[in-house]
Amino acid sequence: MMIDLRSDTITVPTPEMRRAMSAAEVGDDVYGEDPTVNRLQELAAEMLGKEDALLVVSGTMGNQVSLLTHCRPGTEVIVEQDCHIFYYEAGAASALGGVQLRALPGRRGALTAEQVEAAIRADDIHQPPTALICLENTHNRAGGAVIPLAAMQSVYALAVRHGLPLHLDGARIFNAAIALGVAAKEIAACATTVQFCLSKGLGAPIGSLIAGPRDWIAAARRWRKRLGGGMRQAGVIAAAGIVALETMVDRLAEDHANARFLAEGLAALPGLELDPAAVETNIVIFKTTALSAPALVEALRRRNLLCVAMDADRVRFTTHKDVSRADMEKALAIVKDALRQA
Ligand code: TLP
Repeated sequence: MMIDLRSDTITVPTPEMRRAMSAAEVGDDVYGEDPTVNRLQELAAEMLGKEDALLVVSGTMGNQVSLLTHCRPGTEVIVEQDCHIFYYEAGAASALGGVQLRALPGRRGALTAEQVEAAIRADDIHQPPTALICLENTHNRAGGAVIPLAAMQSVYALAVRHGLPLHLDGARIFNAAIALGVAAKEIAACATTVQFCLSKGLGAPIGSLIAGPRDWIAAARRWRKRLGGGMRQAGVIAAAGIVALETMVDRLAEDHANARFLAEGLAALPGLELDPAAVETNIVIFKTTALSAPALVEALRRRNLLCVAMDADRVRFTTHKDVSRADMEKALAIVKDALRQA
């Protein structure tokens, strides 16, 4: 049996999700007539404390619809240099939006208000006007790091002071909420708009939501349509999303505990470097010194353990609902064996 720690995106829908999907009441969502989609959107808006929400195909679409709705071509968006929008969205901001990304180095994924303020453009015809600030919480490439509420609040206060919107890539906002011991809406309160994923740790098969002010969501709906993301009887997808939001949030704590367990085991192995105390959620990123990251990933794959290389010397393990504590123990034994033979 394969142990698949490549991502929490690989989780499959639960039996309860399958039942809800097959029983879902549906309609044409492009007409706004799918009752299950509407119910999901209301639930998401309520959980994030926003006026309205919109179901989109993926996290990438959610972020890009958000950028397109906030920004005009030729404007600039301030992002952290290792964020998903900059690193993993295939250049969409420039390809689709004509938007320039200004990437700043973060500390464990976080930007300070001072740093962001210094990057906001002056009113000068030579410069691209700053249109948006983005944050990511939890931060994927920073190893699932949680940006503390105070840090989010200070950047948001700065954004408000400058009359700029703040978009949060909250693909894993519920992981952040569980780790911080707060409701997701407390994190979302530090952003104008939020994107979060149903199809990661929450286990739904497809879908993300964007949430924000009602008139902004109305404009985002047009961008979603332009991108071909207007789905028809999407209630079959939304039904699983409702189950995800109602039943799968609290159990994320289990994924975090498994990640910490894994991190402690890995830190004890020669040839690997990581600080287990830095593992706050469901992502474990470590440095491999004995062999390259791609070589280690391949050695593990041959032993039925799947993971991903982040760089030449960094590997990512991601825990999720479809792996158990026993799988963590097996995974550690496999890594030990691979390192011993290397
Ligand atoms: N992340 C995926 C890959 O794309 C890297 C993963 O396996 O972690 N924001 C963040 C912070 C993400 O981690 C991801 C997915 C997305 C957005 C995009 O979501 P999807 O895959 O639904 O487009």
